[in-house]
Amino acid sequence: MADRDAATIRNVAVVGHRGSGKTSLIEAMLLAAGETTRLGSVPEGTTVSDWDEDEGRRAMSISASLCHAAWKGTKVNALDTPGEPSFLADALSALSAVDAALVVVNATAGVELQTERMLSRAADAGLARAVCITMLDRERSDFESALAGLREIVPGAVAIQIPMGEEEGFRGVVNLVSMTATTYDGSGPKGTTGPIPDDLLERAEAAREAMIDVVAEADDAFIEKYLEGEEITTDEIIAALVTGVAEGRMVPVACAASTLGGAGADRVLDLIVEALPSPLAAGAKSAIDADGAEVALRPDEGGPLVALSFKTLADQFSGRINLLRVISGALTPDRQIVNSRTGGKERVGQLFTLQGKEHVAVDGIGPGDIGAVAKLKDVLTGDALVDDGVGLTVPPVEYPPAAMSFAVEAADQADEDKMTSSLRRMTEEDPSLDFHRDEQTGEQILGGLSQMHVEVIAERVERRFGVGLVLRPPRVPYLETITVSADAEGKHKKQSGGRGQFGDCKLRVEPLTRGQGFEFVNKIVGGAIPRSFIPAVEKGVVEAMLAGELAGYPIVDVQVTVSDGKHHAVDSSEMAFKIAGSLGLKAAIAKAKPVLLEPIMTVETIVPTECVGDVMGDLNSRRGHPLGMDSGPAGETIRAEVPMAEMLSYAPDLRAMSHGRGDYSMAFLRYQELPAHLAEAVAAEGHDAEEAVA
Ligand SMILES: Nc1nc2c(ncn2[C@@H]2O[C@H](COP(=O)(O)OP(=O)(O)O)[C@@H](O)[C@H]2O)c(=O)[nH]1
Ligand SMILES: [Mg+2]
Repeated sequence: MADRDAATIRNVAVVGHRGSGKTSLIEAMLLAAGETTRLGSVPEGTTVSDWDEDEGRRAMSISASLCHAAWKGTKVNALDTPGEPSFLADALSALSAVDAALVVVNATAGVELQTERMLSRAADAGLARAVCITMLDRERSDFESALAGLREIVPGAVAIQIPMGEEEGFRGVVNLVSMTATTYDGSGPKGTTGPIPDDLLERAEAAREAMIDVVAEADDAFIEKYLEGEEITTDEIIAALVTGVAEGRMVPVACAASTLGGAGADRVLDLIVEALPSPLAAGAKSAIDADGAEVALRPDEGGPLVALSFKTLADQFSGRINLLRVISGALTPDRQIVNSRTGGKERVGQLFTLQGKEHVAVDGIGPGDIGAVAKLKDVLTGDALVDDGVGLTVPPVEYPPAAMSFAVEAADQADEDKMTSSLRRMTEEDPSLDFHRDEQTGEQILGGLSQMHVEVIAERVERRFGVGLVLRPPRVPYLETITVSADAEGKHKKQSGGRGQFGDCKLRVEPLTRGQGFEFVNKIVGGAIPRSFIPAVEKGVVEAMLAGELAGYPIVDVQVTVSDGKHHAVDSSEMAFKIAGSLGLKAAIAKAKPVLLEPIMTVETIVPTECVGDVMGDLNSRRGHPLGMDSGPAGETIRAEVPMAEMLSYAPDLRAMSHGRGDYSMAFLRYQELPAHLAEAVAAEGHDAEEAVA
């Protein structure tokens, strides 16, 4: 029942660095298309797409949100995404649901870290890309330099517009394809299109030449004509651009000043409709069949129903809401579908689309379109909804794993269960969150991509579910290991009336290489310990390895060999040998010069060139080892290995050192011996924590 042809849909994820102007640009497009009647503002918390209370308060997008606009007979589905790296998961989910990425670049800062990352993520996902350079009305904005930075990393970037006037003198854009000028009076998004003013003509002609150069370079058929000096028609330029963009070779660049009444937004909508591919033009999306083979799916109404759930919202009123991209077939309301991950049947009720937080009922979601459904029972981000009998799943998106963990407790102990269920729901919403119970310490652990990430989640839980949370500084997950081999005996003997207990084993512990974990070797010959009791010895060993004597952390990278022992025909039992195994291991480890291991992270910090010295010095003082440095248009990238324990409060320090312009990412690398002078303090702390848990 698709009410529209897939050719008249554009699905666009608006991505880029934090603060580049994505949310404001969408706001301006909605106004330009008549979807709204006034231009909301990010600082005032009144935009359509930053609708959540905390987004308004922090003046920043935290979750992906869906908006839509009708423009020139086409439905534009725009997904606003967070640029802040802490909320990267939602930007990646959005990319999995669209056919094109609109990368927003701030004209005062130029290419930034997240600009580069998103451009390459979108290319990896095979998406068409376009760029909008915004904030052209701002002081120190520089279109040319932003464009040059862009071209350094994407040679196919081509300006199809240039700004008219600069900074406070900005008054509109010149369209280099049609060679017309659209001016705005600053009061609204409606521009007046006319001839290019004389004083700009020369610059516009040069810019058009430059555009044709790039287009020609990327298109063989074009280049001959061009070299022979033949006149190239506007239609030919458009055709070459459209193909080049769909194939990812070309990236058209437009301009805007979104907060200046929405200036330029109408031409950005034109660009989306005219140059970015529809789901039909973008070609097939892949699905995976029951045998793991890839299947190409086109947005055909007659095809099997496959809808990707690319975002899950935990709404306190409507329950769970899933945002869906219909890849093939059409989704109709009031019907049954199957979740291909679980095989579970689900009842689809009402279908709707979203304008930010506002639900707009629809009577179906056709092939290629994006919409939403509420109250499905067990559908998570990344699941595919299919017709019964269609065993197709969609390729999973790779999300960054949690890099920073906190111990979390309910502020009111009575809320402990509610906390657990609320945090489970939050992990459904955000795939880069990790919530689990640490077996070692008994603590509930909440992990995210950064401190801010975890704090925002804690706030959301409090606001939506009424559960106050207490976050405690993350405990660094130290481990213990041994440095030399040693032998010991574990003997458990008890005689107290009746039947006694007797078990005796000789154990040898030897260091393994880092990361090998644990190996258990049985070298008993001649039945010194009956075969049936060997598993009990191993069980005792494994239990004792859970908490080392040094500081109570798990013991790893040890080979344990049971070489000899004694048993008693009546008094030996599994329990007795288990205890003997534990005692033997503890005794052997104590003799094997145990040490603490600490997690080492790889850290990538990107900062403006002038801050490199400070940042390097700071990493050194955190016991870091530099690995190398690269320069790019977004600044210098410094790579280093740094102990996790030294990175627990890096974010605010980096912010201060780089005047808010630095950024970093971190991933676990390996475990390494903790220097002796630090071990004592860690050991004392570890034992304190053990007592607290006990
Ligand atoms: N002067 C000016 N300010 C803008 C423009 N676009 C966005 N801003 C402001 O820049 C800040 C960041 O914009 P926002 O849309 O939240 O960026 P996002 O993080 O990419 O979504 C906000 O304070 C906006 O009001 C623009 O075109 N001109
Ligand atoms: Mg935003």
